Amino acid sequence: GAMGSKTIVFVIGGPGSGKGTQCERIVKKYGFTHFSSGDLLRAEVASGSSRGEELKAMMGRGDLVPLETILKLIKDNIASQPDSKGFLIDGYPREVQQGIEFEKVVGSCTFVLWVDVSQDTMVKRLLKRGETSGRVDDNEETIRKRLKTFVDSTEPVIKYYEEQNKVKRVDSERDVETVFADVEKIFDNLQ
Ligand code: UP5
Ligand code: MG
Repeated sequence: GAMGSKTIVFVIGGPGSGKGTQCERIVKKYGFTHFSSGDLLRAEVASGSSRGEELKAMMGRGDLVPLETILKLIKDNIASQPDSKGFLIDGYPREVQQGIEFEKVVGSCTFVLWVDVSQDTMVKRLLKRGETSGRVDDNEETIRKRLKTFVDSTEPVIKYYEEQNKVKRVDSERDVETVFADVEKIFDNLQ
């Protein structure tokens, strides 16, 4: 693909599993470029475009936005950082086809970082964050729908990459620093 040998990490995990939290620490220590698919979409919403209104409605329902929309945002952002040594693609792919399309047009994924946590913990973290986040999807009803979308559409992504031996799992049930210690072991071992 266009990326040659650059490291591309898909960071996958359920809603509130800690993807963004761990990516922030990876960036600080390893200097990767982090793109959160959800943040890119929220920026599009904040721009006030009419397309943004549609995206906001989909996110408020906990549905996935169309593949072309999110893939174009990620692809353009990657293209804007040609000197980066590697990319953390946080919250994408969310369905198998999104992974296949990405690898076709951008480049092959080096590995998948699976941020794994129980549904109970996800719900607790999101409800707590929802007290202050202002996110349209941090409410009990949408959280349930996001969990369902994760199980139905995104867990098959983990399975798809497990079949290629590309999945590295971290147990995100523990505190942030303990989880990051395991993440460090993974990133320290990248040649
Ligand atoms: N927290 C984190 N780690 C902790 C730990 N170890 N111990 C205790 N607390 C911990 O963390 C969530 C909260 O938990 C925070 O308060 C944090 O302090 C605490 P965070 O790091 O934010 O978790 P993250 O996994 O990033 O959760 P996020 O809510 O961002 O996950 P989602 O996957 O639900 O949200 P995203 O922004 O990726 O997507 C939102 C919506 O956009 C989707 O539902 C969908 O509608 C749409 N979307 C698409 O359609 N396609 C895409 O490709 C991307 C998004
Ligand atoms: Mg996030």
